Amino acid sequence: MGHGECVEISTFQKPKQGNFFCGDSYYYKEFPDRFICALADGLGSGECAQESSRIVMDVIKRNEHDSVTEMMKKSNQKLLGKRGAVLGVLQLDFVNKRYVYSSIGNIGLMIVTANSIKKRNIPQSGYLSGYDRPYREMADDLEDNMIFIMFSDGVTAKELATPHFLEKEVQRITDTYANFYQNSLDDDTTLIAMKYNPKS
Ligand SMILES: [Mn+2]
Repeated sequence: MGHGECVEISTFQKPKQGNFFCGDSYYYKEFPDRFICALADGLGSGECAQESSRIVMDVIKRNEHDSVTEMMKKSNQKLLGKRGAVLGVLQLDFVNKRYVYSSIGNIGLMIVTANSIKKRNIPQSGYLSGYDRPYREMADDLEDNMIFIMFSDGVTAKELATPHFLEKEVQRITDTYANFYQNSLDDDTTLIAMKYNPKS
């Protein structure tokens, strides 16, 4: 589990049963004033899927001070001629106490507030493949102890409906998921649990 100044994070990742390469890639980093997390799922599975999702993570790292939409645009440009990928990018702004999220395709985001109210983003269909397309940002207030759970489509709607996702500690969320589901994965699966917990 990672401990930045403000965001606690725990991750679970496993390739599709029988595969060596995982087509999902993620990246996260905390700065003094904000936090970013990106998750990409390369179309299909195996090595080509991994290549695309790694290209995207490289773009995010090189452009880590960009807006969410700029990150999406630049990632898209780099995928021209490659296998496509779906992508979700989350940014937490500690100064203005706001979060921003954008995604293309099946990367999910679930937000659990301190009162256990669950919110899901509405996924935008499609995938990044180098062709220009519109992006939509979703933004709202960032509350103390808010939990953000990002996941690739290896996580099913049925699993999401279970109470494991209401755990208050990020490591409990990923551990519980791993205990129940890690031997029955039909797709590359990534689950990233993050908690905004400013220490001061
Ligand atoms: Mn997938």
